[in-house]
Amino acid sequence: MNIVEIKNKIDTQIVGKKILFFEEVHSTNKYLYQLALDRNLDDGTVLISDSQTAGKGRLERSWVSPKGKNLYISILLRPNISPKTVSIFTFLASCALKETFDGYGVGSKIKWPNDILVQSKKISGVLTELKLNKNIVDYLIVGIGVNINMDSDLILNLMPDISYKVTSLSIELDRAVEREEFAAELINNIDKYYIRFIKSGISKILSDWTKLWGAIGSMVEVVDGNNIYKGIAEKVDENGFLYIRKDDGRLEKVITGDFSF
Ligand code: BT5
Repeated sequence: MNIVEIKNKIDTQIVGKKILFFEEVHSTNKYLYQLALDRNLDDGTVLISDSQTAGKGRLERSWVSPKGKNLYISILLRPNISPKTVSIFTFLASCALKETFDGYGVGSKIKWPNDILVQSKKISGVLTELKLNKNIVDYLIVGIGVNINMDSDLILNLMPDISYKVTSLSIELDRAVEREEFAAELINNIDKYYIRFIKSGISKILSDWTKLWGAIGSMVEVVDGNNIYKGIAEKVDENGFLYIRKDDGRLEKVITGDFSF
């Protein structure tokens, strides 16, 4: 990965003014979180690694992160928000991701709450973590994994159980993709949405995300363990919770789960 090339291709106001690069870390989220404890990193600092030995998903799940193939990126942000509304930053990243994929001509779909799918297969996931200081958000780490150049054999090898529902940009485009170009475009888009957030607040990000998501008014289903929620998606609120209108007319709040529509 050539970081100078990424720097040359970005044109941003806040995100990516400083980019830290490592050949290998345990997790870009964890490492950036720790670095920010020790030194005062600026809003918008980016950390990229060529591989992760312990890439993280939500709820201690793991993110498969082979070397030299994909993008593993974390962004430190210092927004002035309540801890309850951090999910908005997962949405912000999803908007930027969708725009970046659309720029490559692959039709991507946002899957609530934190995935991006292409052809119904997972190509990217977002993990937002926060550091609190006396109940105030000190900083957020928005971590993004994007499958860029993994081929089907590698996916099958590394993720035999889920390979049928995983894809990469190179598989979808049937050509190798320059990771630096994707990373730069993504950073540009995150900066754009972050500035939009600073100017117009959470409601603007939520409305942008809701439009790009496209599931409001549709019949949806969320499976969370033994609970199955089914009905019409009515809204998503500032906490990232989904409200489903059930057949019997009741409105059900859903916090997380495996979503489909
Ligand atoms: C996510 O979690 O989708 C968030 C993933 C965030 C990863 C980035 S990489 C840079 C930064 N540093 C980190 O340490 N993490 C972030 P979740 O919704 O919990 O999905 C995790 C599940 O996705 C796993 O349990 C697998 O089923 C599946 N999975 C794992 N690796 C994958 C991959 N490379 N591509 C597609 N699916 C994968």
